[in-house]
Order: sequence, then structure tokens, then C-alpha cells
Amino acid sequence: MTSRDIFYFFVLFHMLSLSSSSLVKLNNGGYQDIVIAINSGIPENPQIIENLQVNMMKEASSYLFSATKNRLFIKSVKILIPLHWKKNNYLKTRTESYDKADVIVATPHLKNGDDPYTLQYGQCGEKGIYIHFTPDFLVDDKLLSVYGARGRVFVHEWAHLRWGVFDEYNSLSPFYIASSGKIEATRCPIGLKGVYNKEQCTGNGCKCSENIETGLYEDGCVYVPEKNVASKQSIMYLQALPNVSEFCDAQSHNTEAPNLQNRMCNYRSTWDVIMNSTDIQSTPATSNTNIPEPTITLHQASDRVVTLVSDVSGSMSSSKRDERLVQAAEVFIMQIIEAGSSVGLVEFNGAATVISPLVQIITDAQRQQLKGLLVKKASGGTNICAGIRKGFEVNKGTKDGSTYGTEIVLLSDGQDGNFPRACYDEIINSGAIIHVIALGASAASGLENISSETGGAKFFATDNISATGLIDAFASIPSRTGDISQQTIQLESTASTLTSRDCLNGTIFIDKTVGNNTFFLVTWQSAVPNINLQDPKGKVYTAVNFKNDNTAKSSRLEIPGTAETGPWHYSICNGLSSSQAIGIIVTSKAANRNVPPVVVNAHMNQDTINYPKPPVVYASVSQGFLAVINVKVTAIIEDVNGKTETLELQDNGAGADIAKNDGIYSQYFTSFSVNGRYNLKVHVVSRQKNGHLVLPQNRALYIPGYVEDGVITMNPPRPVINEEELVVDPFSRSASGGSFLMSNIPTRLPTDIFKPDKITDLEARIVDTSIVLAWTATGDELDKGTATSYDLRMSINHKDLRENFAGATPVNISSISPQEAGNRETFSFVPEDVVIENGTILFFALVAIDKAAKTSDVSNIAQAALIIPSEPAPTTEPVGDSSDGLNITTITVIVCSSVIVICIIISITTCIVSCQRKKKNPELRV
Ligand SMILES: *[C@@H]1O[C@H](CO)[C@@H](O)[C@H](O)[C@H]1NC(C)=O
Ligand SMILES: *[C@@H]1O[C@H](CO)[C@@H](O)[C@H](O)[C@H]1NC(C)=O
Ligand SMILES: *[C@@H]1O[C@H](CO)[C@@H](O)[C@H](O)[C@H]1NC(C)=O
Ligand SMILES: *[C@@H]1O[C@H](CO)[C@@H](O)[C@H](O)[C@H]1NC(C)=O
Ligand SMILES: *[C@@H]1O[C@H](CO)[C@@H](O)[C@H](O)[C@H]1NC(C)=O
Ligand SMILES: *[C@@H]1O[C@H](CO)[C@@H](O)[C@H](O)[C@H]1NC(C)=O
Ligand SMILES: [Ca+2]
Ligand SMILES: [Ca+2]
Repeated sequence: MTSRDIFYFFVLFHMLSLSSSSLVKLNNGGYQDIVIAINSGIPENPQIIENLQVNMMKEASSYLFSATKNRLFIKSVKILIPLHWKKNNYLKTRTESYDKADVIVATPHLKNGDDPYTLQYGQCGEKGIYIHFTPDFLVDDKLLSVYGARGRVFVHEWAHLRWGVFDEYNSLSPFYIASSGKIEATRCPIGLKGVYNKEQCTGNGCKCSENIETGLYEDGCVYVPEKNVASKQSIMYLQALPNVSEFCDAQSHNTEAPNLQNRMCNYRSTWDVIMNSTDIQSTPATSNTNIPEPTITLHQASDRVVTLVSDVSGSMSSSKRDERLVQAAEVFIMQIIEAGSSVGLVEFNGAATVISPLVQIITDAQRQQLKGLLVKKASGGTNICAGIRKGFEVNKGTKDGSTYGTEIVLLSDGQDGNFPRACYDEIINSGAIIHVIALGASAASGLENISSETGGAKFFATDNISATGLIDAFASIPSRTGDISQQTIQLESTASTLTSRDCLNGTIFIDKTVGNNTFFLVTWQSAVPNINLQDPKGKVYTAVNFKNDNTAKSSRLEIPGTAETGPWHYSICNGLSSSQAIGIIVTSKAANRNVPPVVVNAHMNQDTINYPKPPVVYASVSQGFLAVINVKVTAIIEDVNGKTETLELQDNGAGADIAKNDGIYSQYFTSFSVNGRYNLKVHVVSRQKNGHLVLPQNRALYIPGYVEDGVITMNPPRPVINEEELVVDPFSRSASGGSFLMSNIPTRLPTDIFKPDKITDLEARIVDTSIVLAWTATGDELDKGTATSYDLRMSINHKDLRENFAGATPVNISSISPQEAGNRETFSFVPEDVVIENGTILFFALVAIDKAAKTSDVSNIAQAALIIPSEPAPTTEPVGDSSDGLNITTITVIVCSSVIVICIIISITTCIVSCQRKKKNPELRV
């Protein structure tokens, strides 16, 4: 018997800060302030604005209104125009920016068609990150036939983004065997008509034939829908059909289709999920169908303006906070802030002082000038509002004297009972973005609130001196412009307290996507350590090549031009007889304007996690809009006491990881013990050429063609990316994932907190007279540890098993005891009272039970089907008619790993079994 995966799943990606902190507000059914940002790499093209304005958003609003049965529409939209497009009295941007946009318009660096898609990797019902449209999608009218009208596509994507529903097609699992025994196209509703046609084929000989091995249609076969149908459903399947204007609901939903909607949303219809969203729940349907047209405003950012507002209150002297602040602020000024930006400096304790008005960074001279003003100090009280007001004053030193769109980086370690209350309205009205860095255990609790309200980033650094939290925070402040060539990329960040003669050794890989403005920064406490840094060509740099700074207690080396690609080995040794904390931070920028660098972004599932909701760590590794798979991603979570936990993040589609091979690496974080702030940091290393790029997954359906009045018209194919371009060179990355808050953790944690996590990859197949099942073991605490037992059930009816697991036939599975989470389990048995014959379809599901008798949610439902094609395959050896028995023939067993399948990878596994053909009973093939 052989078994192989026949479908490979590819998923998507892009870089940006991956927090879904959209600033959209819903007011009486109207979505306000949807932000559409045009990437700075796009040449000026007024048609893009025109089509967004006139054609897409207007159409989207009325389509949305009817799709939500007279509830939701689009009230206002802001379009962000790139800085380099000519000035045209556009409004100034306020807190909106490219990296927080709901919709981005950008050209992928490797062209693979114009499929619109939504970056979405949360659970069912959770918001996505952004919608991506290409400029061609917006201006090329030929594509209307491929995707349908733009306003309709917008609504399809908006449903992904806003309500967390999924596609009802699956280009990677386009067909399945229905309970009827028929091959069906993956779709909703099942009643939509169409024909099966070979891809790119017109005329005669285009009819699809069945693949003898899978029992499904052969590769290259596509389902071509009938264009003029009465059905109004479904928008998540084919919004392009003229009469489609509704989502599939409980009546029309196709629970058997192996699509992401079924897998992610537990077989619920898209409309059911949408109905349960707060958007719909908070908006009653209206009888007034006169919705206003959306108001669309055009905005353009100006050059970046940032003021660093630092706390210098008395408490800053503890745990060397003042010293570490100078060190980190210096990194920001010397390495992070991009040329062309204007930077100001403010300090505050009980009152605030301007240390420097805005200085525009043109050459290194301005950086040196600002750096010279950084002095460690600590005295007095804490008045954060005073600091922010002073920051606004400095930011007003621009040409137009406005704070709109300017930024403040606010660092504070202190308590301030009046914050943010005393200046909340001023902050909101300023139109400025405030990034916050909370330092130490007692920083004011309102800091995160103003970061969220203004669209800023938030960080937390502990007092652990042998950690790089503060520098990581400054290094991870997003550049926000979408101009990736300006973004600082952190390659390494590690620190340790070294005893006498001890060393910090390591290797970082510089890949060809980065290498400009590369800095090696060594931080120390007492004296410059012994440094040995070797580039890939063997050139050695020592402490004498570094610029040593006794105020910032750091040594810095800038590599001129573009740094050599390959491994850089470093060894930093403490030459003192006493111990000292030593760190190394390496940052770089893109080497080529047209090639986006590989980046990692990390964040938690939520900013504030209330026990016992389990925290999930997500890290996305991407290059441009493509995901990077097969690399090692490690997360380090540090609690308020400086205690750290290291997690190996997985992209395996099991446990917390929703989709396999989508470049989103995930893991539950279960070993928390204290309430308060935590910080998250990730490291990515790819030492060999293992890394691989994959395409976005949740793409709008590329409609292969239409049947209209019996005539099949096929659309042109889309471009294919050359395989070689998808290999990723060895690289190193490091990034702060910002901070999050844990609350409600009891002082005495129970010994068993979580139930085992749901099993999502159960597969079943028929082998001879047996059923063979396989799945990934879950754990005792979600996907950690080892569960105690399994409960396996079987049914001939998908719905019965889904809706009444406990009532289904139990299968004795006591012979296996669960393995540790993450291991592959297999189990086979011969069913009693079931005849396995052509047409047999059985369904299976299981749960895991832990030591505290907590039971997991019911797994996905796996289907095992035996369908023997009636026409013998031409390649099959003719079956002899001799009566002496035992001819071996090949038959096909289809195995849907589940009807639900696992979309993002896997899915349909097939197997071929050789079996005895019994002469006396030719029908029974197994
Ligand atoms: C599509 O909808 C229109 C209006 O409701 C209807 O007149 C038309 O017959 C429908 N098309 C088909 C093919 O049923
Ligand atoms: C519907 O939403 C509520 C609250 O948002 C949630 O508690 C509930 O589980 C949801 N129901 C389903 C079936 O998802
Ligand atoms: C921030 O605080 C204000 C006023 O206290 C409150 O109205 C708002 O909802 C808070 N925002 C967030 C994101 O917590
Ligand atoms: C680090 O490298 C140095 C020089 O290459 C070597 O002498 C030392 O033993 C190494 N230390 C560790 C901990 O690996
Ligand atoms: C990187 O530096 C090289 C010179 O070493 C220069 O040609 C190139 O334009 C720079 N790339 C970017 C994105 O600035
Ligand atoms: C097996 O059943 C399928 C439908 O269930 C049918 O199309 C096929 O002809 C049958 N095969 C044989 C060999 O009878
Ligand atoms: Ca994943
Ligand atoms: Ca448990």
C-alpha cells in the first residue's frame, strides 16, 4: 500500500506589524474611517484613486447593505496617498498609517496574478489583518471577468477581515466525494450548477476524466460555473455571479465541502458566523434603504516627525534604568530613525523640559548632535501629561505647525494617577501617534490605552539588566510608511551576565535581502569587552574597530556599503575579573529597493489576556507578500519579574497553529504564573537553504471561466513563479513582539488548568477490511504534556456524528495510550457489523481526555470511503479469468482525510491497495 498527499497547500503573506488594530468604528450601521493605503512603491496613477473612489467603495457599500439584510454600509473611507505622489492639497494624515491600514494597495515583488486576498490567521470569528489589492486589480477591467465587480470582491474580503469567515471554495481541494457517493466541486451552496472542464481548454476534448487512484477528477480539471443562475448565494464562494448577493446560511450551507469555512468554523455557515459578530448583533436591520454614499477623503503623509519623551523621575535611578535608557535612545538615534525624519527630545519628571527642538536627520552630524544631548539623570516626580504636552509643542515645530500625523515615543517607569485622564482629550485631538515603552514593574497602567487609541506600538522592558528589552523596543518601533527599504531589521539581539573570562559566542547570517546600514552594537556595563567578529570572508574586527562610548556604555561598528552575505561569527568575552552584563544587537536595512527583506513580526492573540483564556503567540515570517516556511522560530516571553520562558513556535497546523505551512508560527503559552505586563521577543534562524516562500492562501477565487447559454468561456491563466525564486538563503532575524497584559490569574493556580486541545487533523482510510486512523496527539494542557485517554466514535452519517458525538457508536480504542503532544498517532481496527464494499462511506471523530477528566472539543470529522471506479484504468493489468483464484488487482480507496479537511495542508490522502479478488464474490473487492 502506498499513500501520498495529492494536494499541497500554500498560504500567504506579507510583513507589516501584524496587529489588527484597525481604527474603523461602527456607528448606526455605518463603518467609519476605513483606511485604504497605497504602497509607496507604486508609481503615481490617478486611475487607482478614481476607481477606489467612484467604483469600488460605492458599489461595495450598497452590496454590503443588502448582503447584511439592510444593516451595514460604508460611511467613510480615507485613502492614504504615498509621500512621493505630487502634492495636491490632500488632507494631512492623522493617526492613520500604511502599517495599520485595513486595505493596502501594493505590487508583490514576485508577480503571481492579481488575486485579492485577506491576511487572516485567527480563529473563526476573529478579525483579519488587512486586505491586499494589486494596482492592476483596481485598474485593469479585463480582470472583472475573473473576479467579478470590484465592490463585490471588496465585500467578500471585508467578510474575511471584519467577521472572520473563510472561503467556501478550496483551490487545493477542489473536489470531494459527497455522502451521495458523487464527486462534487467544493462549493456553497451545493445546488450551484457548472461543468467540469480541463483548465485552459476550449472546444472538444476538454471533458474531465476521473483519476483512477483518487476517484476524483484528474489534476488540471476545474469546475466552471454556470453564469446565469437563480441562486443568490454565496458571496464567500462566487460573488462574481450576477445574481449572488447573499451569504450561505444554515439552510443552504454545504457541511461536507472540504473548505476552510467548515474546518475553521465547525461546519457553521458563513451567515451564521456573521450573524453572531458584534457588528450585526449591535445593528438592527432598518427599513430605510436609503443609505448615504460613502464619504471618501484623500490624505497624504508628510515627512516623519518624532519626539522622544523620556521619564527622568527619581525612580529611573533604580536598576540602572537611566543608564539603559541612554543606551537604548542612542540606538534609536544612531541606527533606527530613517534619514529625512525630524527628531526632537523632551524629558519630564514633575515638569517637562525640551532638550532639543526638531532636528532633521540629513547626515551623521545630526545624529551625533542629538546623541550628545543624552545624559543619564533621575530626580523628582512623574507627570506624564506634562511630558506629552511638551512633546506636542516640539512636534508643532514643523512647517504647518500641526501635530497631525506626528509621533511621540513615550518612555516611563512611573506611577501617575492622573494619567491619561488629565490629558486624554488633548491626546485624542492631537492626531498624533503615541508609541509607549513601559519600563519596570510599576509603570502607569494607562500607557497601553493611549498607544491603542492613537494607533501606536507598545512595549515593556523589565529591570533585568542582562536582557535587551529596552533596545529591542526602540529597534522595533515601526517605520509606518510602508517603505520597507527604510525599515530597520534586527538580525540579532541577545545579552547575558558574563563572569570573568566568560564569552558570548554566536553566528548570524546576513542574507542578500539585507546588508545596508549594518550595525554591530556591543553593550557592556563596566568596561569594553574583548570583541572578535569575523565576516564570511574571514576578515576580523576587534574592539579597536568599534567606536566605544563611555556614556552609553556601548561599542558600535558600522559596516560600510552592503555587508557580505553569509555567516558572521562573533565572540565577545568579559576581560574583567568581575562579572558584567554584555549584549550584542545587530541591525540592518534592505539591500535592494525592489526586493523586500525577509522580516519577522510577532504578537499575542490579544493585548490583554484574562485567565483562563489561553494566550497564543503568533510570529509571521515573510518576504513581501510571500510567507517563509521551514525555518526555526523561537519565542522568549519575559514576565514582570524577569522570569523567561522559551517556546519553539510551530507551523504544523496542529494545536494553536491553525494552518500548516502558512508562515505563521504559533504556540500556546501556558506557563504563566503572575499577573501584569509581559514582553514577547522572537528569534528566527535558518542555517541552511531550508527556508521556502509560499503564496497567499485566502485568495479570492480565480474564476477559471463561465458557462453561459451552454457555451464555455475560459479566462486566461495567471502567471506562475519560477521555483528557484522561492528558495530562501540562510538568515537571522530577531524582533520584539511588544507587550501584553495577563490578568485574573489566581495566586494559587490549579494543578490542571486546561483541557486537551482539539484534534484537527484526524484522517481515516480503508485498508483491506480495516479502518486505519491517524492524527497528531494533543496534550493534557492544550497542546502541552500527555493526555490520558481517547474516545473514538464512528457513524455512517456526518451530521449525526457532528451534532451528537456522545450518541455515536463507540470504537474500543483503549489499546492505545496517548503519546506526548505533537507525536503522530495511528490506530487500526476491523469494524464489527459493517460490510466494507464499494460505496462504503464511514465517518470518524475523537476526543482526548486528560488527568483531570477534562475532555477536548470533538475533533474534525474524518471520512473513509471506498469507491471503485467502474471503468478499469488503462494502466491496470487485465484481470485474468482463470478460475484458480487469487488474481491481484489494484483498486482504489479514497481517503478524504476528512470532509473538512485540513485545509491548509494535507487533506486528501489517497492510497492504493492491492488485494485479493475473491472469485466467488466479485463485488466485494476488499
Ligand atoms: C437573476 O435575478 C433576477 C432578478 O431577481 C431575475 O429576474 C433573473 O431571472 C435571475 N436569473 C436567473 C437565471 O434566474
Ligand atoms: C456568539 O458570540 C458570543 C459572544 O460574542 C459567543 O460567546 C458565542 O460563543 C458565539 N456563538 C457561537 C456559536 O460562536
Ligand atoms: C482608554 O480609556 C478611555 C477613557 O478612560 C476609554 O474610553 C477607552 O475605551 C480606553 N481605550 C482602550 C483601548 O482601552
Ligand atoms: C567562544 O569563542 C572563543 C573564541 O573563539 C572560545 O575561546 C571560547 O571557548 C568560546 N566560548 C564558548 C562558551 O563557546
Ligand atoms: C544599498 O547600498 C548599495 C551600495 O552599497 C546601494 O547601491 C543600494 O542602492 C542601497 N540599497 C538601498 C535600498 O538603499
Ligand atoms: C462503485 O460505486 C460507484 C458509485 O457509488 C459507481 O459509480 C461505480 O460504478 C461502482 N463501481 C463498481 C465497480 O461497481
Ligand atoms: Ca501556521
Ligand atoms: Ca489539563
